[in-house]
This record gives sequence, structure tokens and C-alpha cells, in this order.
Amino acid sequence: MTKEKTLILLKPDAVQRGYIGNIVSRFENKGLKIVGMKMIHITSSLSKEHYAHLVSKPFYSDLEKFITSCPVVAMVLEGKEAVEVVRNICGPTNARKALAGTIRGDLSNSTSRNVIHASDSKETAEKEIPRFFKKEELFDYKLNEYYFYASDE
Ligand code: IDP
Ligand code: MG
Repeated sequence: MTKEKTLILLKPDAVQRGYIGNIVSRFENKGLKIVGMKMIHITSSLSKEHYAHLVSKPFYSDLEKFITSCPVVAMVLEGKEAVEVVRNICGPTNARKALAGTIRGDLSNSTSRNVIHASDSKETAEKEIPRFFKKEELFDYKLNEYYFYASDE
């Protein structure tokens, strides 16, 4: 099984509430490899591009105000089935429906201020990663994968 890369954003509420370490630890603990990581301030035009599927929704103006209100931490994680694994660790959009043990289930009680973004499919990840990271900002370094996966996975 080939490895996948996925994009996550620790949203302004995660930064303001001091959850960066808590959230990053969960991905490290799971065995996902961090291949890119930086802090950025999302602009209005980047918000409109990233949330293009939501610009016509009544809540979009609040979403743009929120996502541009404070820097976010952008990361690229790599691993087997990383897109689905990461979405499951995040929990559903509405954090009130998210199970305890997921990031949203543990750290949020909101559909809007839900602390994290994660790519929702492989195709989306392939569009979102270059939206936030230049090639030279992604790192291909060695981990001893013997301790992460069996050879037939
Ligand atoms: P996702 O973040 O779980 O992929 P999307 O539907 O792609 O969910 O929505 C992107 C973001 O827009 C959500 O994470 C949330 O911050 C915001 N959002 C989505 N639906 C609503 C809503 O019904 N009310 C308010 N904000 C919403
Ligand atoms: Mg989404």
C-alpha cells in the first residue's frame, strides 16, 4: 500500500487556546510522519480559494473572518491511508457529534470553531498541499519504518 500525504491546518482557535502541542502530539503518537510544518496568516483571497465550496453559504463571511483572524499552523502528514486516518482522528465537522478521543470531540463543541482542517480525499489533498506549501518546504527524510508498518502493508 502506497503512502499518502494530507494537509492539516490548526485553525486560529487551536492557536489561541494553546492546543498546538496537544494536536501535533496526537499525529506523532499515531505514527504519522511530519513532512511539512509552518505558521502562516491566511489572507482573504486564500480563504476564498480554500473554502471555494462554501463561499455562497450564509456562514462564509464569519468563516473568512475567523480563519484570517490569527495565524494558523499548516502541516503535511504522510503515512499509509493518511487522508482517512487523519480525518478519523479529527472527527466530524460538527464537534458536538464528534466522539471523545477525536481532536474535535475532545477540544471543541462547535461546528465552526472546530480547531482543525484536514483534507477530505486524496484528490483534495493533492490540490491543498501545493496551495499551502512550496516544493522546497516539504521534506523527504528517513524514519526507520520497520517500527511503523509490516512489510506487507
Ligand atoms: P470540514 O472542515 O470537516 O472538512 P467543511 O464542510 O469542508 O468541513 O467546512 C469547512 C469549515 O467551514 C468547517 O470546518 C467549519 O469551520 C466551517 N463550517 C462548515 N459548516 C458550517 C456550518 O454549518 N456553520 C458554521 N460553520 C461551518
Ligand atoms: Mg472540508
